[in-house]
Amino acid sequence: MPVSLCGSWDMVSNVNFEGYMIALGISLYTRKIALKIKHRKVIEQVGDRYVVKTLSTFRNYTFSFRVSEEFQEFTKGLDDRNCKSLVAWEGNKLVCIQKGEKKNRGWAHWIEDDKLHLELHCEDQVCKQVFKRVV
Ligand code: ECB
Repeated sequence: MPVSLCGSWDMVSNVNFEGYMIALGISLYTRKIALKIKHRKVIEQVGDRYVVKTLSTFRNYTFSFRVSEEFQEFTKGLDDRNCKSLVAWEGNKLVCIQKGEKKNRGWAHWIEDDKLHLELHCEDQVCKQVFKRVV
């Protein structure tokens, strides 16, 4: 079993979030605000269901899923799109594919050096975020 991603995590770095947001068509106004804020990731597991919350002073985004079970995701408050999403373990990485209007969209979470890593990708853009455990 891979190491647990569960817990609360605070953002320490966020590389190319701008490029990722541009790929998603987020307006300049929203991007300017979004770039200034730090995210907190709260990951919970109840049975075989995960709940992932992305929290900030600006907007919050929560979604839940079962591993290896495709579901309808609506990215409310983000780019407000519908995706058919599938989350599965690939080795020690929890990988999500978000099929929809945007090509090559998805993300991966993993633990490395006691940090939570997140790679978000859309079209040709990759955003890399790192979070430290909240103590
Ligand atoms: C919820 C915090 C959002 C802060 C930015 C707010 C507005 C910007 C609008 C759109 C930007 C597009 C995506 C937001 C990027 C990151 C938020 C979480 C992305 C995500 O899907 O995380 C996954 C993996 O942890 C779980 O949903």
